[in-house]
Amino acid sequence: MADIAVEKKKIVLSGIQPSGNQFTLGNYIGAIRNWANMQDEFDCIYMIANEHSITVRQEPAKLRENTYRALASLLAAGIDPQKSIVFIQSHVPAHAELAWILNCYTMFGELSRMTQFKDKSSKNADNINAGLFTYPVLMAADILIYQADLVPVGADQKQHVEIARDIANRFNGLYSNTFKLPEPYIPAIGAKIMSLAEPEKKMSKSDPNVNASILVMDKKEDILRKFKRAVTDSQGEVRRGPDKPGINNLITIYSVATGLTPEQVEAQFAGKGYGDFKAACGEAVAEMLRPFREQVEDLMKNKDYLDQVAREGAEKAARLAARTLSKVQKKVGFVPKL
Ligand code: ATP
Ligand code: LTN
Repeated sequence: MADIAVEKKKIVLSGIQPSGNQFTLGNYIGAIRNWANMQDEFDCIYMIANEHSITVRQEPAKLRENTYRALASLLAAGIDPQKSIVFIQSHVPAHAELAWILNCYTMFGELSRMTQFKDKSSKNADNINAGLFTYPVLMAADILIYQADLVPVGADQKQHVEIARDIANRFNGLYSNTFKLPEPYIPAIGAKIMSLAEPEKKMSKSDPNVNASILVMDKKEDILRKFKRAVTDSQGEVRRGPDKPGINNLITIYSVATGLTPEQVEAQFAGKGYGDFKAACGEAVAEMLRPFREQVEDLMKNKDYLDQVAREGAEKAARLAARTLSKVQKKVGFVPKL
């Protein structure tokens, strides 16, 4: 007999902060481009994590504008609000409510071990606020409230997905099965795009050095200039190697932008110098980002449309979130409001 059971798609959830006025090539390659590619195979939920952004001081008007730009960027990267749920974190208050509860099931010691906390608190020594410390708990709530199976993120966020699993496991152990245990989903290539200026460091939105990061809205001439200045080594051979972080990074970027494998990139540039290779990287990245940039510019002229996408996304997300939250409230012993 034919098997008529419809297989349920796995649930994917991810988020990106609207801090910094635009995304980097690292965010694009390591995160949002993959999110778009997952939409047919999975039930996807994507969120602008504006509540996470205020763990570092933000200028209110800029945060508002950056939130719209982040939303426009997800759409321009190919995320389709008819296929996936796209919303702004603060529009679904259930995340913050669940985060409070989960705070009470998360240990001070485990949060103290988070590398991002150590890193961000050393960079913001005058503002080591409690939100920065409990940031992974809100992120756990974002994930667990949708019973997500997979969380597509760059390599730097793996530790945060692991703590979400630990918190879920602890809660499930105390109160019976409540949360699905999520898995990080890290791209095979491009999970950690490095800074062009200091290729031992991750490319990051908050890097003050303008030559370190390609920004997704950069003009072609800026992209070409930044690649031209990219730090490499003195070996002069376009080939990957353990002591060649700059070239390794450029090979990864060029592979992603052209669809070639790293081996094919090495073959293409055999016998050629770094100058030619850097120019080709600049051209390929500018070409990859051009349609994206044009679409973000168009969408930013239509805030009413962005508001509508956000509103509809939040309504769908809130319905799903409410189910898990009420289950959790019941399990911990909160009196239901009748
Ligand atoms: P910040 O510099 O403010 O910490 P960020 O550039 O690291 O910001 P996030 O908002 O923390 O950006 O990250 C959004 C997503 O992009 C995450 O999934 C993260 O793993 C991914 N990501 C960030 N930087 C890179 C990078 N250099 N390479 C690959 N993925 C990245
Ligand atoms: N912490 C993430 C952004 C983020 C996120 C999430 C990612 C907030 N909530 C839930 C995945 C799942 C970051 O800084 N990249």
